[in-house]
Amino acid sequence: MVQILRCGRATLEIGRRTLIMGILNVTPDSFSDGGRYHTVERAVERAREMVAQGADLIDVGGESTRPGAEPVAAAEELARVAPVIRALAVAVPVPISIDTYKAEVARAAVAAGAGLVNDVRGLQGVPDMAAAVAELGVPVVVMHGMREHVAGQPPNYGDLMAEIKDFLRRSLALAEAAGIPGERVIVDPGFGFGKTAEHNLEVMARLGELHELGRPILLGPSRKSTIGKVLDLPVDQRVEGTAALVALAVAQGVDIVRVHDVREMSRVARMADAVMAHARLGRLVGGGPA
Ligand code: HH2
Repeated sequence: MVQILRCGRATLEIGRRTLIMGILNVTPDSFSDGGRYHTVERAVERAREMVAQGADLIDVGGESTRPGAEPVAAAEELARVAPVIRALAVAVPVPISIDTYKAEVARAAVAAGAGLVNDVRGLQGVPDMAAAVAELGVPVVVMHGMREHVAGQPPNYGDLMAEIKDFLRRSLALAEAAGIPGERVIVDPGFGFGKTAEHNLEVMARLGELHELGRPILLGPSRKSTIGKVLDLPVDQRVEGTAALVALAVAQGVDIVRVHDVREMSRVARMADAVMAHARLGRLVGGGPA
């Protein structure tokens, strides 16, 4: 089923093919691209390049979520993202999302031209986030984030996917209670957040279970440390590992992938989409070859 999602001045067509969310971190300290796009000019140049390479939306972030990153005050986060979003709103035709869990940053970012909120705390980080998103009238990504666990200890789960789905169901309930229409909510299992490498591999193997939630699915595996662990490679050599995860995500019906390497991953996704078009047709005609 194809769904048109209005994101402010632009739209996203979900379900026709896998969409590519290009990452634009305007932070000094993100784990793989920190410090590279911190002037408005460089950020706009990179966003234009990503759109030319196949990005369907651009995710702007002003606070790194990497473990051990310094928390950033809302005013500082806004000072980083607002000028970039204002410039992008006229420079690129695709929707811009704001990667934040803070309501005041979401509000100001949407006022500056963002059309979607990407909340790594799944509307469960601060009490007024769901109300802010409802009032702004934009779609929201709710991600399964960090569980309370003792610092320095690996997180432990009973049934990992059951706990991720429970968390996301709570996010969906908060969205509904605040008046956010269900069709505006996208779910994300939070690859790399509060999870060991083993957990992330299990998430990858069981992504299909997220369809039970009945919402579009986003996944952000790009260049993350699980790839580094499996392949024993540094962050600048994880493009093939990311490609494997993107292909597996497409095969399990993920709708949007959040990536740094837009040119490569849009090719990977298009190729995997081409196969999946036949798989779907195959199922429609009773499982035989299309
Ligand atoms: N991952 C990161 C940040 N935001 N948002 C969603 N919805 N899903 C993700 O998996 C996700 C996310 C972390 O990656 P990155 O932005 O590259 O690094 P940093 O947090 O250090 O800026």
